[in-house]
Amino acid sequence: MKKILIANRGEIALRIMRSAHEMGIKTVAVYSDADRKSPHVRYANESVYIGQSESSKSYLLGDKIIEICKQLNVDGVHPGYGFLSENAEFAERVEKSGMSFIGPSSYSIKIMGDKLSAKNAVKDYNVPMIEGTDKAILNLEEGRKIALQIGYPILIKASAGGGGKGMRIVESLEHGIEEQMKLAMNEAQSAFGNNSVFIEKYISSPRHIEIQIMGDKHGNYVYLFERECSIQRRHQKVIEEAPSVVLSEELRKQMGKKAIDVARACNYVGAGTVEFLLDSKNNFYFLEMNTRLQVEHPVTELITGIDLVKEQIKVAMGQKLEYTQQDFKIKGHAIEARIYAEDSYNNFMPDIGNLTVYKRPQGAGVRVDDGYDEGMDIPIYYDSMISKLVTYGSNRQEAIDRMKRAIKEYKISGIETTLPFCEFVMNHDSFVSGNYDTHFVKKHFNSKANNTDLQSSEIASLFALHYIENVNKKTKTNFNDSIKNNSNWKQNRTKTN
Ligand code: MV4
Repeated sequence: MKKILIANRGEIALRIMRSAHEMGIKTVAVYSDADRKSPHVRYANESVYIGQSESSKSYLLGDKIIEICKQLNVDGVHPGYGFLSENAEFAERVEKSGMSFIGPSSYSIKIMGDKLSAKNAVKDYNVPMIEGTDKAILNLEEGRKIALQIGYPILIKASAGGGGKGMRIVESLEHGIEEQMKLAMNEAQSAFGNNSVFIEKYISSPRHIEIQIMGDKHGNYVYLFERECSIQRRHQKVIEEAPSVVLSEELRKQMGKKAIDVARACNYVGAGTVEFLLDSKNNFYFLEMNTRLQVEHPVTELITGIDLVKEQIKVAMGQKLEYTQQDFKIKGHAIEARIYAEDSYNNFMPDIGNLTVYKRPQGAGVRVDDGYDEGMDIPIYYDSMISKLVTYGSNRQEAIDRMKRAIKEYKISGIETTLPFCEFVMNHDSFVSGNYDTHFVKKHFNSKANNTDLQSSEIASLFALHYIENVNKKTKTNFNDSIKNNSNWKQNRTKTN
């Protein structure tokens, strides 16, 4: 491969180009109106304008992108994540045009893109699965019967689903499953154009653990351990770490092997991620497979020393994996904090505007993957993630300490970000002790203005701040008011960050 086109934007486009350049491979960027001044456009060897700002008029125009590839003699296409990355037809068209799709086959994408077909594909591999149906439920009567058999609480899921869309919990028989099924089917229909739903036993407080795998075109597979991704809001991850604090060596090995079985079940080639739920008794269950490079891949790179993008490119060129499972050891600990343009203290409300001040943290154990420069506007058209702040340490505590230090160094003005939330997590006893699950945000973080769920250390600093401000005014400080009135708190945070 001599030249690849990156069918993406922002931080992931840059991330991919960096590895390509290290390999002596030339890069082509594509860009929309909103991204004319983006770093990924300047960084590439060649850049091509593809259309208006809306994704549907630019980054999702598969045929146009393939035409550009042909004109510029491109050998391979890297789709990044999102956009066309899990579009089976696009993958197929790239390959049919005589280029490499740097990712799995359209067959793998298709099978794993539908949850029911994924479940059926892995059936013969003895992969642990949550008790439930393996076919679409056709009518409400059938749904009620099945729910009784499985036993409440149950979860209705959309087969084509993703991001929690079309998902409904039904706590008990008395809550009436019919209404929830109708809602789930309607939601699935409008979101995916497919109203097929199925039912599973609801696992009440799971941890979300995913396994990174790599496969080549010769049937060889390895697993690159796990990422713990339980800290998320609205089914969007915010903090990820590797390794997970709860996996024993034995459990890690078992999950790794099962992840490879899932990959084998769909003839997977390249980098992929197998998602599991881990219940409070350490039982794990297959959820789904993501057939792309994931946002949080850097934490795996830091603990294994592997450049996943380089491996993707090598595998796409037909090279055999250069290592076997025994070659891999976990070294140290890594944490990723996703910095979104959102107001942590206003229900994670997306914010737009100009990055008037943007100073990245630096120093030992700090990696920042971003796609914006100071002075740029954050466009409204795409995902609101500004950057990924990733820290590495020889152990978990050092990774946490470095994250706290890096968050303090990070200076962003002009836009609200999730930096305050990430700082909150790093200081929270539940996170520090490793004792958390997918309900962390709901349980511990009050993202509304009246934050009465602060930790003692946070209350102390809040109090100190309020006290200092009021000493000058010589007024009596009301402790409770200082907690209720969040505006001081918020202003201070915005300034320090
Ligand atoms: C579940 C579950 C509990 N029980 N399935 C959420 C998104 C989709 N990928 C699967 N999800 C879940 N499936 C059963 N049978 C809980 C979740 C879930 C979740 C999973 C991973 C990370 C965060 C989550 C937050 C809420 C619910």
